[in-house]
Amino acid sequence: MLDSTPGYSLKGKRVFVAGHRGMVGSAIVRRLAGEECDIVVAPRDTVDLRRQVEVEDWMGWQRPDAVFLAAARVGGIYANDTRPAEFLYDNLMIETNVIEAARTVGVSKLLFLGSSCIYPRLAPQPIHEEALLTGPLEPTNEWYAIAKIAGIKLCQAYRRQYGRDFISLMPTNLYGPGDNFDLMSSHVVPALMAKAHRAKLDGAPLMEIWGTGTPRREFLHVDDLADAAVHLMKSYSGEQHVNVGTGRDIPIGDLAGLICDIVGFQGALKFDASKPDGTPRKLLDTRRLTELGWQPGISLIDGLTGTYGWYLKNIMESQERDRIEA
Ligand code: GFB
Repeated sequence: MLDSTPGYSLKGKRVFVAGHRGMVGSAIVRRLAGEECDIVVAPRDTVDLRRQVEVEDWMGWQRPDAVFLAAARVGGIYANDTRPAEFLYDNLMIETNVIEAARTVGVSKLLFLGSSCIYPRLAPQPIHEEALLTGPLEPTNEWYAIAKIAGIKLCQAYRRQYGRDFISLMPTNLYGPGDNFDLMSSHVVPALMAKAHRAKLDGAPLMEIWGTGTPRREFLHVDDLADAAVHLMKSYSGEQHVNVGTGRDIPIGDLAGLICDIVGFQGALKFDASKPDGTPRKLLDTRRLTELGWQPGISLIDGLTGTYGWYLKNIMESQERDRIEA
């Protein structure tokens, strides 16, 4: 059964976007511009969300009405696999501190953002919300997954014990403006864009793809995610977390081909099977979200083209400026 609270209006509210500098948080800030609310952000040099006292003091001073909890230690398969302590500790601390402070300062609504890696590695596809905790996790990102599962459970526990309207949303793999293009810590979309761009400039005969290229992933543009988050904040109130995706996935090898076409790299793809594939497939069942009245609006091809434009303007141009100034 779906609970909904039509009528949670953001108008005139103080809305704290935790993680406003990240890809997701900055997209939520952009989306909230049309909501006539007062957006509150926590500058990193003022408050470290991993420190309980700093979070309590800052939220006690700012007194937000609503919170989008988008702050997190995030990264792609390699970062998750090689920095397990950071992914577990940082995420547990951030979500615990913000959720508890939200309770003590009387936040009326909080939306927690998780990740589709919370589901079992071999969950039946498409993955329904009920698949949570029904099997073993994907080992490359179990640390991050455990932290995100704890976040869902915190929201549920705070609903039950304190009657707080804290909800959770589980996005599929995201991409878009503001993404991280560093090859060792990024997700696959920005990594392949940066690699294809470099290969094109160098006139390289091939570019390397990690793994076998056979795993399938579902990709959602971050502006769609931000729109879904605002929609759920305003219209959903329930203990069950809600999947957010497009309902379509593609093999990594095909994604690489698409990105090469957009970038204009015409060389070959070389698959490095010594690198991990991660989970074989991760496609979300989004029927619950559809029933709640939301659909994605940005096609993969448009989203990737726009993201490559953002990369050229914001990353390549600034690298060029740094090179000239140095
Ligand atoms: O996006 P990605 O790093 O994360 O990788 P996951 C997706 C797939 O792309 C994997 C392949 O099969 C990778 O092996 N891949 C191919 C590449 N070439 C590359 C490359 O150059 N860079 C990267 N990064 N991948 C993450 C989780 O899993 O998904 C997080 O680790 C989180 O916890 C996130 O849940 C959404 O989809 O495998």
